[in-house]
Amino acid sequence: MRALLLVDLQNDFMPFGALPVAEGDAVVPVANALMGRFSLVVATQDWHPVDHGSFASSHPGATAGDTVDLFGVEQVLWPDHCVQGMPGASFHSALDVGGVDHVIRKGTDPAVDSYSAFFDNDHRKDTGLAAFFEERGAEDLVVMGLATDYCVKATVLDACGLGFGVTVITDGCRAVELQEGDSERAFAQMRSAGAHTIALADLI
Ligand code: VGL
Ligand code: ZN
Repeated sequence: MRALLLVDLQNDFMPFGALPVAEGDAVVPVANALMGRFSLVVATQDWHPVDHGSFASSHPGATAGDTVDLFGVEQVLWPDHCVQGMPGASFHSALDVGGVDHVIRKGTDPAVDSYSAFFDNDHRKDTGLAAFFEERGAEDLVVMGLATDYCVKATVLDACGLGFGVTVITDGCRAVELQEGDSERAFAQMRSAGAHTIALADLI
């Protein structure tokens, strides 16, 4: 069985949000178009406490874009974003949330970030998503969302490592692109790990 995995389609990653992804809102209609074609749809939410270690504001003297060592894991610092229960953490209002069967909230531990929907960035804590898919008999995943070069990439690399068949919808993703080319490099890494990358029009 094939499941759809929607990554972080939240207000703060939209062009009007706290950690804006250019054209991030353009992927919401792609998600809505895909949902009806899957019997299982999972959506992730970046879900940080106010004092999260990935926030530049948690590190005196630091600014967003700096890199720090966060308890042994390299961490890019971000503006405060996706704070638990705040409007920025909500799904984009145009997302058809009625079509979502299960929500995974990640990044809740202030001491470690979680780009991937499966594991924290130190690969120690499991979100339970792999077991959830296994229980439901989902062996193949179609993945899209925000941002290509962070949470989508980490999710796809973990899914490949866990043995899922993975297809990434390229036009269903947009990147932060701290460095020009990060988006293309992320897609290349996903393909090297075994993921297929295709446009929405080629899936349908
Ligand atoms: C993300 C940076 C920080 C993402 C989340 O969803 O890609 N990026 N937190
Ligand atoms: Zn985050």
